[in-house]
Amino acid sequence: MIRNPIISGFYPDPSICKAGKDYFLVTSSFEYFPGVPIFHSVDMINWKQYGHVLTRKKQLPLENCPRPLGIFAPTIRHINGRFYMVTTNMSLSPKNEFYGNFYVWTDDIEAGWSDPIWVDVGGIDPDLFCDDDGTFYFTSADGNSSILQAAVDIASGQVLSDVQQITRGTGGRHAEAPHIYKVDSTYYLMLAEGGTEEGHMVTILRGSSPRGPWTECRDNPILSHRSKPSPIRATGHADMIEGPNGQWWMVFLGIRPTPDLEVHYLGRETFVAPVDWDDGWPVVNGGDPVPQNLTMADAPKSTHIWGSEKDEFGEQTLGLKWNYLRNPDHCLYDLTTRPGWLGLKCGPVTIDEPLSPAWIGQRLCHFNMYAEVLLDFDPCREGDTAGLTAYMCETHHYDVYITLRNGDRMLGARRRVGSISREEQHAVAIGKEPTRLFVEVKDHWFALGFRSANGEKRVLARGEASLLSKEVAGGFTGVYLAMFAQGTGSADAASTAWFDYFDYQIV
Ligand code: 6LW
Repeated sequence: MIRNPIISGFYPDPSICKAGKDYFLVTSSFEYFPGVPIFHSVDMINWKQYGHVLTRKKQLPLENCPRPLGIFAPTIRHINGRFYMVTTNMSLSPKNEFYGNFYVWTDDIEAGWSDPIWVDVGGIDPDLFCDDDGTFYFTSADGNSSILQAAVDIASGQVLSDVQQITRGTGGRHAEAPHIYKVDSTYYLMLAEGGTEEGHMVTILRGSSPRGPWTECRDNPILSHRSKPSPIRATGHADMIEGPNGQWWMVFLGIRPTPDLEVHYLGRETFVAPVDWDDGWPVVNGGDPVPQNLTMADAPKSTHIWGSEKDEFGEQTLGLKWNYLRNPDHCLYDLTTRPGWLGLKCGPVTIDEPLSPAWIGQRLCHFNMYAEVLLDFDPCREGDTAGLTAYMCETHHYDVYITLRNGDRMLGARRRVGSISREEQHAVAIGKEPTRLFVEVKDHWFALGFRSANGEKRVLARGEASLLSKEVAGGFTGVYLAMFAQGTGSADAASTAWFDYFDYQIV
C-alpha cells in the first residue's frame, strides 16, 4: 500500500527529477531558511530528506520578507548531467524590488549548489526545459493567467529572445505552475489552474514544439478534487516523471482540512498518484480521485515513516529538519558552549515581528502528536522569555514559556490570533532546575503546558488548531513547532535559554 501524503506537513509545490536510479524532489519554503528542502528516493514512494538547495544567504537573501513572500515554487531538473533548481525569491531587495527569478546548479549534489543566476523573465513558478537542439526554455506564470516563455543562455541566465505569452491556460483562474515535457516526440505543457485553494486543478496541453501552439486535453482537468468527497482537497501544482519499471507518477500538492470547519493547518503537503498514458494523454489514477491509501499491484509500498524523533543536540550543526526564520543572526545560537544543549539568546527581536528572532523550528507533520523540550533558563532581565511555540506566523502562534515578571520566574502560556492576544500567567514555583515544556496536538486542539516535579502533565492553555490555519492566518505555509527566546534589550548582555532536547512523538 502507498500512503498519502508521501511527505506530510508544509511541503508544497513539489517538483521532481531523476538522475540514474535516484529521484530528487524539492518543495517551496517561503520565509524559512535554509530554503528549498530536497528529498531523495529510489522508488518514488519512500522519501528521505537529503538536505536543502539554498543554504547560503547569498543564494537566499530574506531580510525583507513579510508574509506571504520568500521562496515560491521551485522546479528541479537534471539535464546533461547537471542539476538545476529554478525558483522565485519574492522577498524585497534593498531597492525595494522583488528579487525575482533565478536558478542554481550543481554537478555534484552532495557538494552544494552554485550562487544564484538571475533571469530577467518576470512572473513566478519558473520551469526550465532543454530541447533536443540544446535550446533552454524558461517558462513562468505572470500571476494573471499568462504563461510566459523565453529562450535563455544557460551559462549566464541572459534572455535570448522576446518574452512571449504561450497560453492563458484552459480558462481557470491563476494559470500557473508550468512544466514542459517531451514524451516520445510530443511536447506537453502541464499547468495548475483554479488557484491553490478548493478549486485547484491540473490541466495539460500538447503541441509539436515547446513554444506551442497548444491543444488542450479533452479530459482536463486531469486531476482535481473540487466537488469530490475526498479527505484530500485542493489538489494541484503537479510535476510528473517516469519512475522505475516504466511506471509514470505525478507528484502534487494537496491539503487535509479539519472535518468540521474544513480549514488546514499542517500546510500544503506532497502527494503521489500513478499516471498511465491513453491516446497520448496522461491519465492520473485511472481518472479517479487520489485516495490516502493507494493499492496498486506491483507498486512499491510505503515503509519509511517520517515521524517520531528526539533531537539531543549532540552535534555541532543542526539536523536537516530544522529551519530558522529568514536569515538567522548566528550570534543568537550556540551549539558549542554547552555540549548536548542548544542555546538561544534573548535578543531584541520578538516572535511577534516579521523579522528573524532567536527561533528554531520544525514542521508540524501529524494531527496527533506530542512535543517536549527540557529548558534550562534563568532569565536575568525583566521580560526575557524562552520556550516552545506552535507557530503559523508572527501574528498567529500559541506559546508556552518561562519569563521574568516583576522579578519572579514564571511559567506562562500565550495565544496570539491576529489582533487578539491572551496570556495566562501562573506564578508556578518552578525553582531553578530545568523545566519540561510541551505542546500537544490532539483532535485539532493544541494544549500548552509543562511537567511538574513529579512528572505530571499540567496544561496551562488550550487553543483551537483552526485558529492557526491558513484560512485564518493567510499565507502559503503550515504550522511549525519551534524553540524561541526573546528579550527587551541588546543580545550582548542577554540571558541564554538552554534546550537539552526536542522530542517529537507521533501519538
Ligand atoms: C505558487 C503557486 C501555487 O507559486 O501557490 O499552488 C503559490 N500553487 O503555483 C505559492 O506556493
